[in-house]
Amino acid sequence: MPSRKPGDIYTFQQHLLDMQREHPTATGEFSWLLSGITLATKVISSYVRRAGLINVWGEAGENPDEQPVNIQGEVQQKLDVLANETLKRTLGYRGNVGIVASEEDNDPRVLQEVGRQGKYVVMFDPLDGSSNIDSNVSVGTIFTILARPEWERHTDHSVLQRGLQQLGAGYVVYGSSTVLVYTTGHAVHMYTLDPQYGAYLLTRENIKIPEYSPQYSVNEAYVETFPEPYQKYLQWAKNQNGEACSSRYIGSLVADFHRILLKGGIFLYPPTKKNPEGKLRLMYEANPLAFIADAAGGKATDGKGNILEIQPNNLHQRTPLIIGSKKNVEQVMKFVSEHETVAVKK
Ligand code: AHM
Ligand code: MG
Repeated sequence: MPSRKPGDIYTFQQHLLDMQREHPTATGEFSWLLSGITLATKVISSYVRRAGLINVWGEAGENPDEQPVNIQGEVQQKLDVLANETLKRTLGYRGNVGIVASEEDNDPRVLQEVGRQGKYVVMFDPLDGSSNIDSNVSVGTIFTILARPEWERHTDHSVLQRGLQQLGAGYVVYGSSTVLVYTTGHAVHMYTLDPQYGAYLLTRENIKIPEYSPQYSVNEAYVETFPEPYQKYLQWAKNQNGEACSSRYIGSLVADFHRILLKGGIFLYPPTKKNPEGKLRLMYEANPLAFIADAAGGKATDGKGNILEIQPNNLHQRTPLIIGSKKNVEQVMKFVSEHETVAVKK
């Protein structure tokens, strides 16, 4: 990679091309696909930035009887719909995307039949945390890219791959600035959208999650309905040898995760009474973030094992998610395994 000086304008595209040069077998198709995703997120960012001005706040549908509800039973926000359409349209023009699947659509959509064309599967949560949009809280887009097996004619089978199979994953947070975090599983890099140039510029290279930080992120209002080990962990986390521990919960997974990636700590969404399987979605929320956490030296588990090893059986499958700094996740798992040992002894 050519050496760079501070202040150089080094774009995501340039970075991709340089990384590609280091892999002589790379064809450039992957970069073409990624440029579709970045284009979509620039469009979404512009909607988010103007949300209060262009009538895109609030729920989709003209009156309450018409409000569209997605497969998760959640009322779609106007921006959910816009973000979803933007991603599908942009990717539709990239000839190499075979299948797209989204949190907002019941079923995966086939864009290209199996063959030399259409060799990738792209899945996304178009606007994570969208229920926060009207209160100006950070939201984001999460995406993952998989290879579509050439021999696989069955759409669902092409989509239902374990997280370990991901070729690339990333997210964009529309926060105080618009940042893109992306990895192919080796190094994790961050790019910031420069509104003046309309380009993502490299702002942090080779991000590593701090190994430990005394900070947790959980919706503590549900604590009474968490399984016992999580309740015990949270009691313990507050009282560790008098060490100050703090709590931060935005309610937008992508924004909570981004803080943890940079500052360390842990995010927990365990099973609850309302969501016994967990609330978050495995394929397009937990898996991409777990892939990034893993590449940055962190960890992600569903409370039983590595998120990335789960064999999915449903596009919209939910999972408990415990993700973040390696030591923090190990501490939670210690509580879970001690609880299991006591249960077996009884
Ligand atoms: P969404 O994809 O429909 O926005 O839902 C997922 C969001 C996450 O961003 C966030 O971590 C979680 O739901 C918050 O849930 P809760 O309000 O139960 O704490
Ligand atoms: Mg989401």
